[in-house]
Amino acid sequence: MRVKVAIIGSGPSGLLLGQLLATAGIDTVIIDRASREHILGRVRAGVLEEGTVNLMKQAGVGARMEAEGLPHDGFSLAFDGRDHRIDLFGLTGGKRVMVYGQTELTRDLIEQRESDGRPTIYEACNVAPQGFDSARPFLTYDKDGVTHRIDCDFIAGCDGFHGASRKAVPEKAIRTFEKVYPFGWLGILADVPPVSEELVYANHPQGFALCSMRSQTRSRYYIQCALDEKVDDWSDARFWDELRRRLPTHHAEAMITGPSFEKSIAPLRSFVAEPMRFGRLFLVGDAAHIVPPTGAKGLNLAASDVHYLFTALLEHYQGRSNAGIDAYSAKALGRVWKAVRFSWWMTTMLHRFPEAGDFDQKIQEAELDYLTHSRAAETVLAENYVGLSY
Ligand code: RFL
Ligand code: PHB
Repeated sequence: MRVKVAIIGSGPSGLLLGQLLATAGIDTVIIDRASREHILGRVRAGVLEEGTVNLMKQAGVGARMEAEGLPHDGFSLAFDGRDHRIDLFGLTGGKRVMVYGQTELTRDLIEQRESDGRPTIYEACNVAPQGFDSARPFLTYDKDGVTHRIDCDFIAGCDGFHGASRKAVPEKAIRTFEKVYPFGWLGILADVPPVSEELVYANHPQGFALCSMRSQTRSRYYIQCALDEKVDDWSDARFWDELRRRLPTHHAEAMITGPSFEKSIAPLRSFVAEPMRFGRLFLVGDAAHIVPPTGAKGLNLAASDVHYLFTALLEHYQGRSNAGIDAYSAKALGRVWKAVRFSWWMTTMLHRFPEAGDFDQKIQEAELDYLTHSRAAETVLAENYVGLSY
């Protein structure tokens, strides 16, 4: 098989890149080690920046998102028993975010790709990007006991944090930066109406909590937990009790509970790999960087990488220049580091760190107090939350 761009990974970054390239007549194959069912069953992000929403529309897959997604003009910071609303719309001159599950976004992209008849190979083993330092890169993979080869002009490594692309790069060519946080998030999905129309980010002596949603009838809730917690030790009743404890009384009393149908623990990490291009191999999304979910930035950073790479490849194939390809890594990393900083800052401000002393605690309280009394500080938060421009 030969294609212009071989994409490793059928997550949001690989799928969105494939769809945008399709609109420009550039052929791709997507290859993933997981099954279609597994990919569609993953529950992850929920908040889309305007830039991500616009890319979905540009790719021709925005219809269901526009019909079913929930535009949000603000969110709440809860601490010290009270709520403080961050007016995203007012503070940013009319910007908002869209609450639409990553699961739904992924489904829209997969279904469009299928109805267009574009190739995706699922359940591929030992996917290996090769020859990307030359003009003739290729991929090999095993499926059903047979080794296959795909020749291409470029390889897009959209295969997430644990993927094969970053690992294929010689160690001396890559530099990585990492911070692991001493806690995780325990998250549930339940078919109960959200406790509030807007998201609530809560700082509480027992730890962080987040009230999010997927629709008017489906809630997504998270609580900070220790890294050694086991999902099986968290009955629904224990989760609801702990969540209520961490929220201001008016939310706790309004909370409608019910059986959860998904429950999982995610560790929190910041990670960046530099550069993001190695000859004809590009790293995109989680393959190159991870942020803790507190700033809702992971999926949105994957989308901005896709924007830079799509623009660069378009410029190349339209015969204009390779300037975009040469600039990809620096452009993407400029935006990535700002989101890494924002996600680190939100995480630091809202969580309880096991090693924090009285001094750190006082600084955290002063930060929240400052934020709720300074329009300048709120504006910085809002500008970053809705997403910096591309
Ligand atoms: P993905 O989604 O991990 O997809 C990678 C794909 O590559 C495949 N793969 C391989 N294929 C072939 N060979 C290999 N060796 C392979 N290894 C892996 C995998 O099967 C998979 O299909 O990466 P991508 O596309 O870059 O997308 C990134 C996002 O998924 C991620 O950043 C977000 O989910 C992060 N995130 C959030 N981001 C937001 O913007 N807003 C949020 O509100 C938000 N909330 C979250 C989050 C992530 C969370 N978790 C579970 C980490 C909340 C949580 C709890
Ligand atoms: C989610 O709805 O899953 C979600 C929302 C906001 C975040 C993280 C996750 O900051």
